[in-house]
Amino acid sequence: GSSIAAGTADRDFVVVANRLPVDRVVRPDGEVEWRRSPGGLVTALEPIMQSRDGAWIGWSGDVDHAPEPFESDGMLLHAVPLSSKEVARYYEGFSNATLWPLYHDAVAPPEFHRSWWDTYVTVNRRFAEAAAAVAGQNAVVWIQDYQLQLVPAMLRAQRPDLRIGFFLHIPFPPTELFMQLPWRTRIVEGLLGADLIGFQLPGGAANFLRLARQLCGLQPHGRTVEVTDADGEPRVVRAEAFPISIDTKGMSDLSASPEVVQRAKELYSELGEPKHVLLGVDRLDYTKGISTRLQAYRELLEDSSITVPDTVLIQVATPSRERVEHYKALRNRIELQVGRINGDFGTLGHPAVQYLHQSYGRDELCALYRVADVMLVTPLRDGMNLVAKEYVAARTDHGGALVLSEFTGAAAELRQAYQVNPHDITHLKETIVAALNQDPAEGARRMRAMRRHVTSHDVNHWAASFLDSLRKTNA
Ligand code: ADQ
Repeated sequence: GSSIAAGTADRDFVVVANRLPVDRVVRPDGEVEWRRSPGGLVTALEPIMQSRDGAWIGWSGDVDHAPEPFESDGMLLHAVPLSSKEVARYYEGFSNATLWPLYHDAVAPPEFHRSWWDTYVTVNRRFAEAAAAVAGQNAVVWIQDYQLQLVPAMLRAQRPDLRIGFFLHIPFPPTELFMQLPWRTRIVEGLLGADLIGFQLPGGAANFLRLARQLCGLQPHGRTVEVTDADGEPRVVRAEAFPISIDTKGMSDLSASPEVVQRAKELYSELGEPKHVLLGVDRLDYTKGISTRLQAYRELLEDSSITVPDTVLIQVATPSRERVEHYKALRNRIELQVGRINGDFGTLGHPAVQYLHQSYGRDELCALYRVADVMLVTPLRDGMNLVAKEYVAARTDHGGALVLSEFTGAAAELRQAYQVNPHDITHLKETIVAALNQDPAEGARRMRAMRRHVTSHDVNHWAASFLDSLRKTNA
């Protein structure tokens, strides 16, 4: 994109997210280039951005340095600068070591530090100010995710004319857990600045409305609650579920392309044509249940329910949040577990687990999905889990089986998956065996039903439903 300075408040559709949808790339000649980061959210919002004079506000991922606002693919990109101390306290600290574990059932203990909270407030204010500067009169502003929960109220205080939406990509926890947070009321008040608050599941919306009653003394009616703004005017806040999805057609088309079909064949032959291929694809995160999955796989090898080289597990673990202490420890634990399984059960040239701590391109990921007889999605808690939906979209051949944790948002929609409680290792093992030995006709029936669902409920459907509901709230 070309670079145009802009700071005027004239955009009618503004997205506010922790990250900009581009990555900074330094070309060999030293020139800086911004490359679109692949992601469902950008794909879904791009047409709206282009048709409505859109802007995206977010951090560039660079410390201490933010480019001037510039135009890219029909939208204005407006970078919010963060210092290294702010990255440590607002992002790695409060977002990823306080809120992330707390909102995921405290599967890791959340840490509470007042200095992290103070920086969270400072940074949220900076995002709110940027949005206030960019949004035109009566514009729609859509704020994304747990890093920015104070932005709705901060923005409303400055710009009561705006229509403000918020979407939480991760679970919203039960009140018993949320009540641990020292700044619980401030967070709920922050979110109440929005007209519409979207959650992945109805349960998240219900948890939020219960807290609005408990902490703010408000009286919810159905999915809405009435608040009184600073100007004394009443306003309705709606809390509702909008399960996010993927670009299903894009994924299906890519998966059915001759290149990907060919690549899948190559991969299968490179693996030595095993009878069974199992696959896990996750960010290396303690919520994803990678360790329990490996334990179940290990026990299946110990029982001789499966054997090497007939069976192989491919575990792709995307590097993630590597400066946060808990993630370093997790990586060590997982890699120790993988090493032990391979040491105990591998044979020369045939590891039991093929472990890849790497990021993959869409086409390679798609080829892997096509090769996997059984896809293992076993998080201990997950807002949605897009990998499960991608696997279904990629199986244009109606082959394969999806083992899916009941603690993912996706489980509410993908009813025909082999659903499991990942904490129950005995049942997880039985379910993996059932999926490996499924009758092909039965498997195809399940896959067809799931494909119908992700085809009619894709990411465009998600964005359109949210924006539709936002338009109608306080209309
Ligand atoms: P995540 O926790 O990141 O998202 P997920 O929904 O599974 O989890 O999305 C991961 C994405 O990264 C998928 O599109 C996947 O294909 C991609 N990916 C994973 N490993 C990869 C690799 N090695 N190489 C390349 N791509 C890889 C958060 C919430 C989820 C919620 C989403 C969207 O935690 O619950 O579904 O946001 O709202």
